[in-house]
Amino acid sequence: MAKALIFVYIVVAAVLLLFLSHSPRTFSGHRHRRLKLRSNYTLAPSRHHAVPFDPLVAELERHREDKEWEKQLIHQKHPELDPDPDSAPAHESQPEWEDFMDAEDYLNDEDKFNVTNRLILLFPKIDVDPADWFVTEHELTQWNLYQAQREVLHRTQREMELHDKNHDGFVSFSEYDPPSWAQNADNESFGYDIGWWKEEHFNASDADGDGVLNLTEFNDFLHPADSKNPKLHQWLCKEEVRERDTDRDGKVNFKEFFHGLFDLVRNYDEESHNDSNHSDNSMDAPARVLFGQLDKDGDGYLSDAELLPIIGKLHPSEHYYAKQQADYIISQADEDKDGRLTLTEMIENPYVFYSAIFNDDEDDDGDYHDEFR
Ligand SMILES: *[C@@H]1O[C@H](CO)[C@@H](O)[C@H](O)[C@H]1NC(C)=O
Ligand SMILES: *[C@@H]1O[C@H](CO)[C@@H](O)[C@H](O)[C@H]1NC(C)=O
Ligand SMILES: *[C@@H]1O[C@H](CO)[C@@H](O)[C@H](O)[C@H]1NC(C)=O
Ligand SMILES: *[C@@H]1O[C@H](CO)[C@@H](O)[C@H](O)[C@H]1NC(C)=O
Ligand SMILES: *[C@@H]1O[C@H](CO)[C@@H](O)[C@H](O)[C@H]1NC(C)=O
Ligand SMILES: *[C@@H]1O[C@H](CO)[C@@H](O)[C@H](O)[C@H]1NC(C)=O
Ligand SMILES: [Ca+2]
Ligand SMILES: [Ca+2]
Repeated sequence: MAKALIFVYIVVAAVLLLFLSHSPRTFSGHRHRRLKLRSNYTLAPSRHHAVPFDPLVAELERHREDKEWEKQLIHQKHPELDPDPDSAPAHESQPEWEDFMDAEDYLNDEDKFNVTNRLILLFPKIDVDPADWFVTEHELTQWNLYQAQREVLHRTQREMELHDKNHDGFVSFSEYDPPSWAQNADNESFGYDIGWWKEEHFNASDADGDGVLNLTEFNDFLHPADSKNPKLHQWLCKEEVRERDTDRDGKVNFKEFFHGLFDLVRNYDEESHNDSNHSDNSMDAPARVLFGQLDKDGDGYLSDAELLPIIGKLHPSEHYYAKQQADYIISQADEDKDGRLTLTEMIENPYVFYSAIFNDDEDDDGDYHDEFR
């Protein structure tokens, strides 16, 4: 009996100790929140996801997505292998879920994943331009961008496996079928028409003109706005004209510009325009100014070439999101409001890095009509 009592005391003491050592002291008053992995993954394009700040978290998510991807691939190619919902016991799908929970438990096990130590480790990798013990908006944007590009390339690699049917490392036009979600979808869904899949787009992506797309070119094909290939930018401009040209004369007149494009540009430049006045008649002055600047030959219409200067704003790039995310992080963690982060500021605001950015429902503003994912 006494032994049992002593045992209980020891357990209680141990639990207390554990509780104290995990108390929020290290986070200067921030309540401990459970870190989350992204739990949702679809093959169809969706709104832009924030990429995890920490490459280790990104790796866990990638691993999980790869499994989901394989499962959906098997489902697509061999639906007959799907477990029969009536006969299959519920625990058939259990391992996947368990795996996910393991990963999330890992993140929330402070002995294994200590956010303070992670931030100490990552700080010098971010603070590089220059390494001065301050992380600036620029450094954080570059960091986010790099994480995002890795993520995008990884997805492209998976897509490539799907399309490169003869496994020679290249995708030819004949190998390329639109993915099933595009075939099944109606022509106008996701905001772009089926011209997306046409040969012109393929050819524009083929930077060296050898008739096939390697991984880089295929990545550009899937993410034209992030590409450095000028042929793709020109192609995007042509697509933009096709999409906006409601009277089908091949050019964008002021009305088409004002009712389609101008708001996109304005939303993109929200800082400079957010106090402007919405009214079609009186407030088209800024639109007229921009239209006039773009209409280089002064014929009263915008050609595809004349859209080139704003095409980046019509198709927000990874850089745009990376900067948006950096601005958000700095606004949340910059305690002395000097516009940059010290390691201390980061350690004291860990959840800005380790939870807000994983929220699927994190509200990206704007309507990214062409975001292809
Ligand atoms: C996944 O996303 C879909 C819609 O995109 C939503 O209906 C569903 O609830 C989400 N599932 C989880 C587990 O978040
Ligand atoms: C995380 O590591 C830091 C620094 O090594 C340490 O002070 C802190 O107690 C650790 N936090 C937890 C919850 O283990
Ligand atoms: C999509 O457009 C093509 C012609 O461009 C047409 O044949 C097809 O029926 C359309 N599909 C849907 C679902 O609207
Ligand atoms: C694409 O390029 C191929 C040659 O590589 C050419 O035969 C084809 O006509 C081009 N298609 C378009 C739509 O430009
Ligand atoms: C693909 O080809 C381009 C030239 O079009 C080249 O710059 C790039 O390095 C190649 N990428 C790979 C992964 O081989
Ligand atoms: C918006 O426009 C109206 C009339 O055009 C004007 O009275 C009002 O002051 C404007 N508001 C702002 C915020 O500029
Ligand atoms: Ca720096
Ligand atoms: Ca090529």
